[in-house]
Amino acid sequence: MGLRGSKQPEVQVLLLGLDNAGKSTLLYKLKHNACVGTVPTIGFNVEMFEAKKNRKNIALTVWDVGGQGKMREYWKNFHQDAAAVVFVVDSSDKERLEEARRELENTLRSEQLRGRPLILLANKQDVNGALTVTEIKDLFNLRRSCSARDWFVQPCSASTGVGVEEAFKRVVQMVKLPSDTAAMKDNIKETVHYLKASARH
Ligand code: G3D
Ligand code: MG
Repeated sequence: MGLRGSKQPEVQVLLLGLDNAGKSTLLYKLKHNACVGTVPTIGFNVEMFEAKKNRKNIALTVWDVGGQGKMREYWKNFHQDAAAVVFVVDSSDKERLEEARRELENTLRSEQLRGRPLILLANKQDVNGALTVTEIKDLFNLRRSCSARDWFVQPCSASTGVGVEEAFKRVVQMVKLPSDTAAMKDNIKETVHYLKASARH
């Protein structure tokens, strides 16, 4: 996956979550301020954003894959190139929080997403009685399921826009550029090489 025609480093961000969590609303809200191009697609929405990371211009392609049950089996097709996962939760829908937690846990089990940062958006904070970030953190037990990745929980309201820019900035900050990933792989290779060499002596 990927959108052609862009020279700056391009990273793919997966926007996941149950249906009705607010993914499309969020993407639309973001697009108002920063969208540089759109690609109409069937089954999912995709938008491209420009951002600055480490004083470099980067292009962020955000994939909003449908959250309905039958679409969820396709999520894994998007895992391979994803540099970060943004998981949107409807903090006001207490009945479906457990379902959301299970879906997130399933997603994080993907081998292809190993080590990729997770930004969990506690959306619909404008709704009376919505769970707070602390409650969501406790319920999702991210300390346990995300021990091997960077993660962050951001409260927001895709409707009012509160917290949306912060969420985007957080994604840009946490996402790893392709060169970072290559450097990371080199580091891992070097470490393995070193450990093997040490074990021989
Ligand atoms: P999805 O793309 O994750 O399936 P949508 O979800 O973006 O289509 O949003 C589902 C419904 O939730 C929409 O309402 C949308 O307006 C609402 N919604 C999204 N984000 C928020 C939020 O932060 N606060 C509130 N109060 N509502 C939100 P409708 O009524 O159009 O179905
Ligand atoms: Mg949608």
